[in-house]
Amino acid sequence: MAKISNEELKLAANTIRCLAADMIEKAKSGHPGAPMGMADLATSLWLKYIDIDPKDVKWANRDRLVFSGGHASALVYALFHLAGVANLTLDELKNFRQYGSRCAGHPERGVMPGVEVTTGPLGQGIAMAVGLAVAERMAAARDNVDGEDAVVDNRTWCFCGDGDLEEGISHEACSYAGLLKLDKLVLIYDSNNITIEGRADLAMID
Ligand SMILES: Cc1ncc(C[n+]2csc(CCOP(=O)(O)OP(=O)(O)O)c2C)c(N)n1
Ligand SMILES: [Mg+2]
Repeated sequence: MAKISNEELKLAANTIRCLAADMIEKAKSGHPGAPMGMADLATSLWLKYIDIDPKDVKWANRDRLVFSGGHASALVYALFHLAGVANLTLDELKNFRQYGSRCAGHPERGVMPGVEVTTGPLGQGIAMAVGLAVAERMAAARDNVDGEDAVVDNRTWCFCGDGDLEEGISHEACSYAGLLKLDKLVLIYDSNNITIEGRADLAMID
């Protein structure tokens, strides 16, 4: 675990909040709620727990991180910019949500290095995270040798929100994850009780 003070974490999180707010303000489009609410959590996880190398985002045994709520993409790009992923520049952040930008409206695999899966349709990121966790289990069974250091032993992390849990696919996927006892899958639910349409508890109380 990296040594980093609470003050440094707070500074990084507040920087992410300001960057995300400015990106959304400039694009006149996007969702500020999740980047504001999840900045502390995302910063702590990224800097202290998630095993990722910003300079080598394709390292095979990296932890996988899925942002199921793709509408919160400003958080992803601000985080990547601060961490130095793929030299994502401030000018690119200013081009958020513009045609051809790596900072697309929703995170896109193949467009922005470090984005593991394309997300946007709510719920599906959770299902893809379960798929990644299954893939890790299968690769570990195939490639790890008893008595030797594991070649494959990464975790899968997934951020989700109310909207993801409102979609049935998330429950199917979580049921399957339970069946397989995927204990290296971490699902973090931003239970802020707000969606585009209003309070989440109008529709569900998970
Ligand atoms: C399947 C699907 N339906 C509708 C949408 C449109 N949509 C984008 S964000 C959102 C609300 C998301 O609420 P929540 O997950 O709680 O995120 P928060 O507002 O807390 O950031 C909706 C309905 C979508 N992206 N996917
Ligand atoms: Mg919400």
